[in-house]
Amino acid sequence: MNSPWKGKAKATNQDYDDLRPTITYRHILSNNLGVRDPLRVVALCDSDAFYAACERVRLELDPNVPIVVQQWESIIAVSYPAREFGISRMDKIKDAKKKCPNLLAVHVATYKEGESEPSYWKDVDTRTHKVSLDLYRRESNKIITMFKEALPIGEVEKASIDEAFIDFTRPVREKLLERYPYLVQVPADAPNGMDSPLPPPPPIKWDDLGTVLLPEGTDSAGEQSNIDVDGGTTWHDVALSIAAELMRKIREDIHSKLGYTTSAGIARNKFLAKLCASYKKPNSQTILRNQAIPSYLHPLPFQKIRFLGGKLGDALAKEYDVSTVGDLLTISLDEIQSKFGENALWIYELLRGIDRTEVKEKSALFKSMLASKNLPKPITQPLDGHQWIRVLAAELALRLNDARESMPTLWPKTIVLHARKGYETSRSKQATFPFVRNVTVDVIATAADKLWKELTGDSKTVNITSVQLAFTGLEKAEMGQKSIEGFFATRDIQRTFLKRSREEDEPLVSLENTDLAVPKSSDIEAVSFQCTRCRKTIALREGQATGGPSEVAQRLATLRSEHGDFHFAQDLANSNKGSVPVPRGSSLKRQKVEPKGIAKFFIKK
Ligand code: DCP
Ligand code: CA
Repeated sequence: MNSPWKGKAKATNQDYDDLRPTITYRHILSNNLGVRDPLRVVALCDSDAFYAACERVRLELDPNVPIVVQQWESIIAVSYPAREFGISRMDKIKDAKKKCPNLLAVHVATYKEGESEPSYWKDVDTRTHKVSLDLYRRESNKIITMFKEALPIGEVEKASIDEAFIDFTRPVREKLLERYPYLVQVPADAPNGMDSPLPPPPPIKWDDLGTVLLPEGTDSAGEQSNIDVDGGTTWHDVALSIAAELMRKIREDIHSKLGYTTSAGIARNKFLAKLCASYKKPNSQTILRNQAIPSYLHPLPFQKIRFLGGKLGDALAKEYDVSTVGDLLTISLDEIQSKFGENALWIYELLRGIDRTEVKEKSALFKSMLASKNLPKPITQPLDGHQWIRVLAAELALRLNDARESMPTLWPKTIVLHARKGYETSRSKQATFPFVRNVTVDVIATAADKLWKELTGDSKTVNITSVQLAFTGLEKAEMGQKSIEGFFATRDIQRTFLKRSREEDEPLVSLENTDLAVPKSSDIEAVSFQCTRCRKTIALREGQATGGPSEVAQRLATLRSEHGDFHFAQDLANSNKGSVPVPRGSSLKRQKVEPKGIAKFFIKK
């Protein structure tokens, strides 16, 4: 290929002309500059050897014990003491044990047929067990909660099971104004009022704040451990150092309260924070000052950078015959856009350490919850499906009930069962999920069993290699929020009133009309009641009004609650209008559009 960019010309300083922006009173006193804030500070905090640490904490082991987490025959997490023996995720268990005879290998918890809770069984077999990641999810939530509690005005975005981005910009600004109160007031003699530059920043003591990456030519190691040696301190550096203090404190608290060590990267945006978070692990943090961005980025092989690996990275490497970030800097924006489309501005900026993506908490409301199992031995008899359905139902029950601890009104609209036969595409069946108060394994398994029967039909034999069970349309019940919350909270009281014999799977009753759900004493012997909402008289059917007064009262109570369900369901459906799925064959259905420009590099085939 004959490309004019083949020669690896040097990048120029102009590529980074925003590294030392002038910071004015307007900047420091504004509260909503968003991603263009020149004092923006973002961190990425990642837990060290996370699954291994969760097991170590659960087992109350000494942190120096070499431990790995095993899933069947593979290793999925390696503690740092085990890494000292040269053990990595690539090793098989038996090879790892050869490297370290004292190695403790903990098999990840599994769901076992017939059990409603995951546990650590003696003999695990992929043919009869299913992996449970519930412990890690719960521990991960505890860590995220600590970030949020420590930083009520910072934004926290969970990035994976053991990583989160934290936007320190606002907490840092608060601290800056507190520590340097002379910044709060624009001096009377400031030449441009609010737009006057801030006075020179104070020197920074970087001691104990972590590893500070240095600009090129400052020191051979590229790290800085002491007082401002280069004299080029900016207010952004002060902001970074305050974020580093806050981050260090949170990491120490996580360690002392939960027992986990973490590593963090602190820089001016998400991309750079992530890039330097693993600079030194474990239990450490790295600070990337703006001035050090070029020397840190230039030598990196760009295909190692997330987003620039894969097909896009291959295409860039092929097109320009280059390998490092520095090499790519000589390519003009016009050129890159002509090859990769308008959106390639994003690559152009990323290579220069610019990333304008926000740190934003993803909706705490996950829309779906899925449990799946690839079957080492295919199901051939339709009846054998039930055992797996129960295992998947147990996982969904646990996860939904966990999620309901923080969102008591979380409700799945639909239950979906997928099954794949060999390499064929999967088939699925779905149904509205019943309104039951307690979502138990039985409730889920019963609903899923019906779907399984529909899916397998009259077939005498099947060949199913993978089953998935999912809740979709998970939403917080929005309407009559108070009454629904009240419903969940007053469960025991209601039970006493209704004296119903059905235990776990009572239908959901709306307390919006309290007298619908709670019989008045005068009603007890009646055989009908008038609904206060629809004004209809609802009566027991013939034959149901017979028996002792308490039996009749009980039937009437059931009828009331069923009628309450009807209104609840109707209200819920109305409150969710707008998010209803587009019916099959509808003209509203999305057209398949061929991706253009940069998007085609991110298509999963
Ligand atoms: N994980 C997994 N399979 C993989 C990669 C990771 O099951 N191929 C799980 C186990 C890890 C957890 O995800 O503990 C977090 O992944 P990380 O890549 O962050 O790795 P660790 O936290 O284990 O180690 P490190 O200290 O390097 O971050
Ligand atoms: Ca990790």
